Amino acid sequence: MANDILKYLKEKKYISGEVLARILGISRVAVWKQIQKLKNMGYKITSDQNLGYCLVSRPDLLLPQEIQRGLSTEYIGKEIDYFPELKSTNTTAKEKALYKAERIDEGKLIIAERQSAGKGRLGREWFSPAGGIWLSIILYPQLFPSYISRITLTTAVALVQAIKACTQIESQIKWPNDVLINEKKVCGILTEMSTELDMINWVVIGIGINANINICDFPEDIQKNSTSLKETSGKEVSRVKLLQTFLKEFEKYYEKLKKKEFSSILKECKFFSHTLGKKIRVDIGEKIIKGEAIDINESGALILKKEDGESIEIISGTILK
Ligand code: BT5
Repeated sequence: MANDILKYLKEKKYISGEVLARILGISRVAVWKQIQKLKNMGYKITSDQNLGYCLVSRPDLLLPQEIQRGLSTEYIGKEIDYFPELKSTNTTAKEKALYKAERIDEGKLIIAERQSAGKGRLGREWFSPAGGIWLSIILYPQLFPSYISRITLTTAVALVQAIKACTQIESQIKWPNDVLINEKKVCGILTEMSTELDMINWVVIGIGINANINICDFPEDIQKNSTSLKETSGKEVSRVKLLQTFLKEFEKYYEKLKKKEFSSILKECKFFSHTLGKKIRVDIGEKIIKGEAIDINESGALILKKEDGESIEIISGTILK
């Protein structure tokens, strides 16, 4: 009901409680109660005895009704679970994916304003204060489990495109899951999935975007390698707009991926790559390999030309500084 009232409350124009009550078929007291609810969520609403209610401003929160207002996707983000704080949106999304493995939640989002135990890969921590965008997307693609790297890279391409469209900032993809601006990490992606031998049961893509964050508030050890959109552009970005743009881009690329049309996504991924052409060291778990990043192949794997001239395929790893 609060959402219905929001639809009629036009910014800086008054509408009376009586009219709202009539349109919605509820009492004026019920209207008043819903207005209080909206105020508690952070909407600034004034009331004038003669003119009625007026929406002065919307809260800077990633509330479902704010994201869905003007969201032009078919199914990504049509359902959103929103939390002021969670341990990790991926953990919550995985619980939901497990519970509802009927594939009806395709494109459902879990969003939190803050995470108290945000996760990176391999048990690493992801710092997630207020001002960022921390979300997970639940998907049930009919793809092979080997698509995991392609899913992550597809997400990275959508992020780069959305950042460019909303802020004009050029960013780059550091294989396999980072988005960088001027060598510093601005987004991280954590793709988790449950699989059977040759099929994916569900995928949860966790996306962290340092949007309106002051990097000086980060723990000291990650400050020098991190940045935020606010820091880069010198002004706050509209998180709602950025998220809407990303969701639209993501859906477009995900549709291609589902049709097994990764080649065109790969082309963009290579174009935006921060990794290709560089001499790097990659930690692949059991050892560190040195070489030149010469390609990313059709499976999303990194091709590294070692110092002895041999080229090897790396499916997952972390590029070291
Ligand atoms: C990642 O891991 O980059 C994946 C991050 C995914 C975060 C999202 S937020 C929503 C969803 N829910 C979650 O719980 N997670 C996902 P990795 O490549 O392992 O990088 C982790 C490393 O990045 C850490 O060890 C730090 O060095 C650094 N780091 C931590 N927080 C950061 C931040 N906010 N910005 C930049 N770097 C950060």
